[in-house]
Amino acid sequence: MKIEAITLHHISMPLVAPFETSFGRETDRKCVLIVLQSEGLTGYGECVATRDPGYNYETTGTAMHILKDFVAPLLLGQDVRDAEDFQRRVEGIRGHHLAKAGVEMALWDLLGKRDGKSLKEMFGGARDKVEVGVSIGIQESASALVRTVASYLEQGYRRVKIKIKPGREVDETAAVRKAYPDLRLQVDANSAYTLETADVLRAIDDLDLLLIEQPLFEDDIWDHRKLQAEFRTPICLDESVITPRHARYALEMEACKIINIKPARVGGLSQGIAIHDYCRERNVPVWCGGMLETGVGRASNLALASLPGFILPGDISASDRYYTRDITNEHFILNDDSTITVPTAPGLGVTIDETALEQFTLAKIRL
Ligand code: OSB
Ligand code: MG
Repeated sequence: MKIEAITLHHISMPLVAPFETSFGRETDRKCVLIVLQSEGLTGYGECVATRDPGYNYETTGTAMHILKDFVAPLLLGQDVRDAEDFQRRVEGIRGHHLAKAGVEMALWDLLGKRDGKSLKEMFGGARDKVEVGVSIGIQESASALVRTVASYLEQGYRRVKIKIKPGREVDETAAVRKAYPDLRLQVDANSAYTLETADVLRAIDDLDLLLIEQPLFEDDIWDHRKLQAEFRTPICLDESVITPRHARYALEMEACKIINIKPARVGGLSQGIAIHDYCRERNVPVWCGGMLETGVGRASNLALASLPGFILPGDISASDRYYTRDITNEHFILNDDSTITVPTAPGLGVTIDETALEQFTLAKIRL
């Protein structure tokens, strides 16, 4: 598809509640909406880089720079055939996966709209709705956390992930487990521990957790292997798996038993699918992670999570868990069985609420 114009919207959306992780606290979600124009069609993509380089090194600022100065010049006026063609064109740009993934998403939206196919159809999705859970940030106290968990269970979520950090893990996790002995529960450390400080996590190893997500350094796979060898609970990698190669390293080293696939972190939906396929052939469970996406990224995550290897519930909650007003006209709601329905309209299957987008836009660049 001939890329005729690219528009970048740097946006900021108020979250319904602050989201705190081991690396910081967000009250407003900053991200970049990427708009591609081609053959009379408009494709949307979300770059999930955040304001601060806390999750990984990218920020909305680096993404705007890389997209404007390096990615856009490689695409403008060019006929980009598909995701593979796109990946080949941007191969020379090292890293910056969140930036690239946003563009690949917009390209998929264009391709689907041209061919009258949903992302789910194009990916070979196997389900009409996907099982989801909720990711809960660090709360004021263990008892506050139990209350927050209770409110999400009342809303119908049947899998809970809690964020942990050193000193805020053992009591918290134990309190939730005590209140809900049968809850499907997992924890996420976002790289907050070292092999030495991770010793305290032994106390939660017998709490029957689904998994412990990314306890150690984001650039580390080897030490995760050492930790996994000593833990009964499956270790799940998030930050450390940034390409399909890393997925292979992790499985060959037995550094984890589960992989969290975020298409953004691995450079695009096509790369996420490749990791899914690799893990599926080896019977390694995967699940779809989240980055507090808007309706645009949420639609894309749902399509990906409809693939058959996504056997654990995703961090894909209903729109109202994140925002009172979203930038899409479509709002994702939680079904009675803790699932969300996968969009079926062509492309991402969502439309943009232009008034909302305008309201949330801090800066806009048309290329
Ligand atoms: O590590 O999974 C993570 C949000 C921002 C950055 C990193 C992570 C998260 C989440 C939120 O856990 C998941 C969601 O979108 O609900
Ligand atoms: Mg994570």
